[in-house]
Amino acid sequence: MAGPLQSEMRKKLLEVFSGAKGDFLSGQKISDELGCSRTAIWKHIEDLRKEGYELEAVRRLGYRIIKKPDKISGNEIQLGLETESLGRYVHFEESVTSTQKIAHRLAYEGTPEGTIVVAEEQISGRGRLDRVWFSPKYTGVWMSIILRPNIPPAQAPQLTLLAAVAVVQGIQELTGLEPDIKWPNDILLKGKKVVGILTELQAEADRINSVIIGIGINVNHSEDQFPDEIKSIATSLSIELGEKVNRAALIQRILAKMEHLYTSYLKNGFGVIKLLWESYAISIGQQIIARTLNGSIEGRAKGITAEGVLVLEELDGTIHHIHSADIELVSKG
Ligand code: BTX
Repeated sequence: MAGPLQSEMRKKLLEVFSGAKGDFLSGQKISDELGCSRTAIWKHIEDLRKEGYELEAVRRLGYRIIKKPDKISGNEIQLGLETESLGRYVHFEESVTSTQKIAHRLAYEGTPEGTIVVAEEQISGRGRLDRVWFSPKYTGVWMSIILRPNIPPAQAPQLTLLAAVAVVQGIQELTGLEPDIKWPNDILLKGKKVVGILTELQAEADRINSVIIGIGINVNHSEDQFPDEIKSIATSLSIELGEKVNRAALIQRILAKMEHLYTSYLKNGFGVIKLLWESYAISIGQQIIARTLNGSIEGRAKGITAEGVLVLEELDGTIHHIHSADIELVSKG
């Protein structure tokens, strides 16, 4: 990672290029402006290339930037944002361990409801049960949203379902794609995972201090950007759409949908969210295997309860209420 001096230098270098408005800049001119050697400039240029900048180098003319990476920033997210609370405070970082970790710290320090943490890259993005969430640079939306609802801690899982509905609606509106939800938190396109949602709590026995909803969306990955172990189960919006998607615009749509649903949820309860969620869910009515920490159960997914708990019926009629599990669809019957 770049140290403070290097990133200051990088910033200056980008400013010099931006001043040239696409024209070539000689190595000499750049080193004069930045006050460092031409070898140092060459190293910075190599770093820019690694970050996704495309630079043309021509003898005697120097360098020019042909293409900038598709980047997001706090400014881009807030410019044109239609919400009142969600995303009004954006904590943006280029590279983080996990946006959840930062959000937990901010929540603990008392950051206002609606604060979001967004990063271009997560070094140790987290899934459920400490699984890894693969979050490479400049390709996805890696975001944590901090809410402070006045609801009992037992109802917090409803917010995972609310977030899933908001993400599906945001994706639909921006891209026209129609994702499915697999209980509780997977969002799929053609059966492959495109979004994961992780909800975590800071709570006392009967009171929530904050709910931290982590949303990971594969947006502009190409197939070869997925590691081998998830290649067959993961996809991205751009793979399914055939073109790149503007990530800042996607964040804005999702925040707008989420604020709308959240306001309705706090006022009127979970009923409407439940209906919407069921309209996008693929597992309901189907034969499934639920793998829980205590073993696997096979049966038919009957629906979700008012609390967002999955109801599963075994062949002999035994009913199970599943609070947390991985679901495998057995058949489409
Ligand atoms: P999950 O436990 O349901 O899914 C994790 C599993 O999904 C992994 O074991 C792997 O098989 C697969 N997987 C890993 N990375 C990807 C990927 N990019 N696309 C598709 N499949 C993948 C889902 O957990 C919850 C993920 C939440 C991620 C967000 S990102 C922002 C926030 N910060 C953070 O650290 N996590 C959340």
